[in-house]
Amino acid sequence: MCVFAPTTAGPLRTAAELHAGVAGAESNVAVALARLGAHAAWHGKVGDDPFGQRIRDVLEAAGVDCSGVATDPARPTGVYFKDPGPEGTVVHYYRRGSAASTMGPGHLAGIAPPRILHLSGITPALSASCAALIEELLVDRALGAATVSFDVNYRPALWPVEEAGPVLARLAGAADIAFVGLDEAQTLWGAATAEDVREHVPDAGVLVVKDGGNGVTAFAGGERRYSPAEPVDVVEPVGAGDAFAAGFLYGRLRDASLEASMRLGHRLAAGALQTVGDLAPPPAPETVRAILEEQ
Ligand code: KDG
Repeated sequence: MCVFAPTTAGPLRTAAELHAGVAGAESNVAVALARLGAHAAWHGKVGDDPFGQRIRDVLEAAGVDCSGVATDPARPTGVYFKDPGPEGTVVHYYRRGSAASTMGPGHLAGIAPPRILHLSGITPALSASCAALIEELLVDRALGAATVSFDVNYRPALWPVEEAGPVLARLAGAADIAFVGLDEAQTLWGAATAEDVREHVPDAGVLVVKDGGNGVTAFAGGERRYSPAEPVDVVEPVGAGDAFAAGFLYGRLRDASLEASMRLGHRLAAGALQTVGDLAPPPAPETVRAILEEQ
């Protein structure tokens, strides 16, 4: 999507100027991975309009392979607006009937199986065909990816908790790596602790439960590992979860331990938390190496 947000403090209703950017959970992960030096491709669907062109331009400039991006000449690219307020930022989506909402089974047909396929719980909320696509890729493993990663990413503006709760628990349970925030697990499943989340998602190969500034707990088989977050002054939280996922996945691509992968996730999340946009510059390669090699 393209995203628009007021350039100055205050609500959308009275804002005179908006900052335009590119956002989206999966494309954020792809950009962060590409900036770390991994080969990352994004397979979205955009309209034949300036927003779609902008998304391609921004992702390609970041080094993301967009050769698999589809264009729908008959439908618009999704956009959304951020409305900052005293209770936090409210999001207004304009994505119903968007090009992306027409993705469906077969959308990724013919691509070479990647080492990691990363999906999110936003996609099944977009349309019935998008839900069927996620089913095909995550549950039926149509692509033959070595590892399928899934970020729960519950977005209340897209679907009610009664509908999303069971669907997202089942999809997370089908993943090799599942990411979920403790706050969203509480909303979706009434989970109060990381252990409660594990009970709701017992089958995920690796379950990563993120608890904001308190840190992250990862469960893998019988193992349980906790990693404290880096203390930071938060400027804007949107995008931090995607940055964490990218750091964690990069660690796994480099065969790093759960702890080292979480440490790199925290480092990338810290960058995103200190940035107004969704994306922050990556840590230096020697920092990445040191984080992954630390015992
Ligand atoms: O994780 C950040 C995303 O929420 C944001 O970029 C927009 O993908 C988005 C969505 O659907 O909410």
